[in-house]
Amino acid sequence: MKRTGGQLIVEALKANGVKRISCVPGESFLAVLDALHDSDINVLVCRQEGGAAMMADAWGRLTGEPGICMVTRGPGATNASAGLHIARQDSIPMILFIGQVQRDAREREAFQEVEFRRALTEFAKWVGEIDDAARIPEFVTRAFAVATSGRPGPVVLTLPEDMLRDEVEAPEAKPYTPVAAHPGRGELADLQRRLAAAERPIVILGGTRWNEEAVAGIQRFAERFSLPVGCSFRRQMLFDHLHPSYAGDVGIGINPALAKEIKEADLLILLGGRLSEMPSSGYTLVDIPYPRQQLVHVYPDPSELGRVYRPDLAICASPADFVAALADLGAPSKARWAERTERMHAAYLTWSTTPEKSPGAVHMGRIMDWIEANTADDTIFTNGAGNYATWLHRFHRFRRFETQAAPASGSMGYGLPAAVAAKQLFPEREVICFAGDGCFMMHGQEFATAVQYGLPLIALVINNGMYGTIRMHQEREYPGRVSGTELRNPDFAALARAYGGHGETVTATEEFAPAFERARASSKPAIIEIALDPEAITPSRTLTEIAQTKGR
Ligand SMILES: Cc1ncc(C[n+]2csc(CCOP(=O)(O)OP(=O)(O)O)c2C)c(N)n1
Ligand SMILES: [Mg+2]
Repeated sequence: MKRTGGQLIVEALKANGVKRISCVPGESFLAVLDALHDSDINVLVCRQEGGAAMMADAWGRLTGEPGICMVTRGPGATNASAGLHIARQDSIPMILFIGQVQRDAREREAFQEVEFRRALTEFAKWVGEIDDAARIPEFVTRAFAVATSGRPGPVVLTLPEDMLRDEVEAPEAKPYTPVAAHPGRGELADLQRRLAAAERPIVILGGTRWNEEAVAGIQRFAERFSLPVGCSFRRQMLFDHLHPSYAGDVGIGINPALAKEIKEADLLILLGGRLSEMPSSGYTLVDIPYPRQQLVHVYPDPSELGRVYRPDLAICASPADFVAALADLGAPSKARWAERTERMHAAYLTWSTTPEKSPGAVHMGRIMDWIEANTADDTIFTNGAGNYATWLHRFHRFRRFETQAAPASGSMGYGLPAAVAAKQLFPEREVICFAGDGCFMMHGQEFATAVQYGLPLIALVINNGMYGTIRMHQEREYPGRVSGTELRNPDFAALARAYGGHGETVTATEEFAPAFERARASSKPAIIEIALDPEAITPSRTLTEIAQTKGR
C-alpha cells in the first residue's frame, strides 16, 4: 500500500508512542497537518515557535520521552532555536521537525531557505534531512534513539515539502529501542571501597535520565548510608527537600555553608550532572582539572567524563541504571556520617526559611510561606530566568519527581510555555508558573494557547518594572547609571482578561491569598501580577545595598 510522506511521518510518530505535538503551521508541511487530521495525536497550535519548542522541551523534561515540535523553515526554525538551545544545554530529549524547501529548488536561496544541516549543528545532537519518503521510518526511529541515548538532547529532521507529498511503499515503522547504560561490577566494587574509606562524602544529583523509581532508589541509598545529598541547579525535583539527607541546592547563590562542605568533602559523587558553570559557582566550587576531593563521576556519555573535571572513578551510566545497581551495595555497619548529614540538613532548613523583612508592601517571603502551606506536593512549578526565580528555588521545598520545569540554561521566557505543556500533560495537577515582568513578555502570547485549550495554569508575574537581574549587576558594576534595564509594562491582569483568562493584581502581601483562591476558583488560565518593590531584588539585600558594595 502506498502512503504519502505526511502519512508516514504520522505513522512513525504513532509507532513511537507519540500522543501530543506542539506546532506553528507552515505551508511547507501541509501534508503532515493533513495526516494529523485523521490521527488521535493531540496537536497544540501555538503562537510562536520559540514557545512551541519550549513546550516540547517541557514534555521531554517531564516524561523522559522526546517532546515533538513541528515548525516551518527559515523564520519558524530560527524562532524555534530558542527552545532547541534549552533542550541542548539541559540534556532534554526532543525532536524538532522543520518543513523544508522542495528538493528541486535547493541551494538557490529559495523562499525561506536555510541549510539546517549547517545552521543548527551546534543546537542539536543530530540534524538530518529526509529526502526519500520511503526512508521516513528509518529516520524517525533513529531520531528517537539519538534523542534519548547517551546524553539526551534535541534532534532536528527537515522535511522537503515535495517529499511529504510523494506516495511510496515503505516498511511499517517500529518503535525505537531505549539504550540502557549500566555500571560495571568492578566500578561498583571500587565505589564501595571509596565509600568505606571516606570521612566527608557528599552526593550531588543532576542531569536527566532519571525516573520515579530512580528518585526513590537514591533516597533509599542515602538513607542506608546516611549520605548528604544536594541537587544541581534547577534539578531540585530529584530529591525530597524535607528528607533528613537533603543538603540543599547547588546552584546560583548557593548556601555558603553547603559550598564549604563541598569544598571540604573528601569524596564527591557527581551523579548525572556535569557540574557546569552555574552549579559550580562559576567553576570555583571544585578545582579544574584536578579536584581536591576524590571524584566519582557518573554520567551517561563518555565524552563528558574527564572533559572538565578529571574523575578518580568514571562511570558511564545513566542515573536510572546506576541507581538500580546501588541496591546491591552493602551499607556500612554504623552510619559514620549521620551527624554531619543531620547538621547539613538543619543548615538547609535554616537557609530555606523566608527572611523576616522585605522592603515595600509586598513581601515575597510571606507569599512563598503561603504557597508552601497551601499547595499539594505534586504541584508543578515552572520558571524562566530572573531574580524573581530565587524565591522559588530557595524557599520552595520540592518533594517529588516531575514537579519542576526550569531551564538550567537560564533562558528567559521558558516558564509560561512550560506551564502550558505541563498542564496539558497533567490536567489533574496544579501548575504554577513563576515569571518576571521581563520574562513573561518573552513568550506571554502562549497564554492564548492556554485559553484555547482550556488549560487553567496560574502564572505569577512578579513585576518590578525592570530587567532586575541585569539592573542588579549594573548597580554593582556601574552604580547609579541605569541603562537599558527599565521596563514599562501593560496591566497584566487586564491582559489576562483580554485573552479570555482570569486576572488579578496584588499590591500588598495580604491580597495574595484571596487573589490566588479566586484564580483557582475561576478554573481559567490565570495571571496574578505581583507588584514588587524594585528594592526587593534579592531575599537578603536591597538594590541600594548592592549599589553601595562597589569596590568592596
Ligand atoms: C532569552 C534571554 N535574554 C536575556 C537574558 C539575560 N537576562 C537574564 S535575567 C534578565 C532579566 C529578567 O527580568 P525579569 O524577568 O523581569 O526578572 P527580574 O530579574 O526583574 O526578577 C535578563 C535580561 C536571558 N537570560 N535570557
Ligand atoms: Mg523584572
